Amino acid sequence: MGQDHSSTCPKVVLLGLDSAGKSTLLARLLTGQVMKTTPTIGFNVGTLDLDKNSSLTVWDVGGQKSMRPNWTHYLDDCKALVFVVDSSDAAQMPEAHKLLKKVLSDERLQGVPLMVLANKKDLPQAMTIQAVWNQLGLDSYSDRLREVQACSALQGLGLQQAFLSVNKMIRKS
Ligand code: G3D
Repeated sequence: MGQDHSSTCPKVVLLGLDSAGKSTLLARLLTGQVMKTTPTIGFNVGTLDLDKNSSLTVWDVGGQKSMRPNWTHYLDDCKALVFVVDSSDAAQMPEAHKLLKKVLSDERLQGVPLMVLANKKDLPQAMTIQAVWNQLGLDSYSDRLREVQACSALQGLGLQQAFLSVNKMIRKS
């Protein structure tokens, strides 16, 4: 276990269905920096340094069905939600939509910015950003800043940009 940065870096919670690519993404972002890995409890926390002056504490709270009821324990003091979807799997979008709706209904996330990562953009069948936006019904969340960014955790594309945007949204809100 490393140093606890949670008091100084805004807390960002990473959520999404199983296989969306959260672990790959976190490993890619935080290479060599993952502070805690506790498979039995099912979450990883790491500090992501964006530049000299800004860092984020990123919590990956696991996506397995059995873990989902636990997500709610990690929402305290969350400054931004990063919701990861597998953009190559259109069939999963209704379930992702349902889950997102449920999570965003938590009062602790009221007004908290939302970044949707349309992951796996390297795959030919990847949905467009607009399609992901529509499938997740993002028009209905006009009470918060929200954005969709395409990325590939596998190739490391779009991640840094996405988290810089998350940081900007946190500062604006
Ligand atoms: P999770 O933590 O959200 O459950 P994982 O998801 O990070 O375990 O990823 C699930 C699978 O998707 C893994 O493949 C992983 O390699 C793959 N994956 C993650 N991100 C990308 C991406 O950007 N592009 C592509 N093409 N694949 C990705 P396996 O085969 O190990 O199950």
